Amino acid sequence: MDLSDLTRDLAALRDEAVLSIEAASDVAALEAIELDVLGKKGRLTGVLRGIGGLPAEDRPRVGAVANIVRAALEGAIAARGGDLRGAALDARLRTEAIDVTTPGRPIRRGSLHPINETIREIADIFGQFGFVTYEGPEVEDDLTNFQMLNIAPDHPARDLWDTLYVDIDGQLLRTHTSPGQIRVMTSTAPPIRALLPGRCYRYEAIDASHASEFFQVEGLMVDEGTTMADLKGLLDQFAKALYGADKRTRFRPGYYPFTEPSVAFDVECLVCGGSGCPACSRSGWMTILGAGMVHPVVLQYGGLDPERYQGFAFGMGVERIANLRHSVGDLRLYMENDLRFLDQFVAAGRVEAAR
Ligand code: 2NM
Repeated sequence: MDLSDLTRDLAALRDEAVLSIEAASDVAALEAIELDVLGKKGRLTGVLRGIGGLPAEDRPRVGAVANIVRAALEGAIAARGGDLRGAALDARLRTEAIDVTTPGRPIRRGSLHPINETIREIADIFGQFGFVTYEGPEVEDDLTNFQMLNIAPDHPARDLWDTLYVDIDGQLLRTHTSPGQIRVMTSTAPPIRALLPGRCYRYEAIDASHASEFFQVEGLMVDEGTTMADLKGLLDQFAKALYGADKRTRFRPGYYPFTEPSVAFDVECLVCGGSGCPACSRSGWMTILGAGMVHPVVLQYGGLDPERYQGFAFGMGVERIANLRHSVGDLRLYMENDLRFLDQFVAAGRVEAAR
């Protein structure tokens, strides 16, 4: 081993190392090459071990060549490393790029259930007449749901309300929201103007027009000197607010155990305007609610003196009111909460806002 052998080995090492540095495919491979060639136990050190066998005057010259080779390889590694890191950054920027001009995905907005929407609309109208909304419990007792409403245990009218009973303490699921009106009477001093929306239950064979749960809105007004004329004026105004100021209305005799007299309240057919069509069974009228003057006995049960106070009450089925507007054929759709049904009630303006 002489000076020229060592110099040649160094040159060969440099040429081979430069080729592999330039071929390194990523930063990790480059670092492995750097360790293999320039590391403490690397190949450059290995070649320089031969320096011990040289005459003393040749050693500095080999050292100088080795330093040049080391510097050349360090330069090549730095250059290749820069290239690789630049390419990696480019690739990342390309895959992680965000196109801020891409339109956003539409936000899915909820909407009021048609039943709630209808209840709110009714409550808004009566709210303008000074009615305050109350809610009673859905589990009631026989006394409040029936007896205080003038429906004795053996009263034939009990057949009108097929009742679902709860197996505890003779409790039942309210068959109407009227027990809530009793609770308002016993807890509130007149003048009373109360509106009671809520879910009610009946034992029914279920089909498109019978549900075992449904919603009612009932109202109660009690004051000194309240008359049938107040009832008629208020309900006429209600119908005109709900369906249009031009709509004709009429009252017919009706029957409820808790009111006397009792009436059914009709509005002219919303489909044919009164000339008669399938929607109104050719009568020209649609019944939207029942009402009457609160029976004196019911006022008494409610803790009010019928000599001093008179009142009227009314009740309507919310599904029926919603149906007249939306023509929903099957009552069960209101309870199933199928989004394909509910989405049809998202107001057009709100769909636009979500787009
Ligand atoms: C109706 C029709 C007529 C009514 C009466 C009362 C009370 F508690 F005051 F006696 N609550 N609800 C009533 C009257 C309800 O629904 C068709």
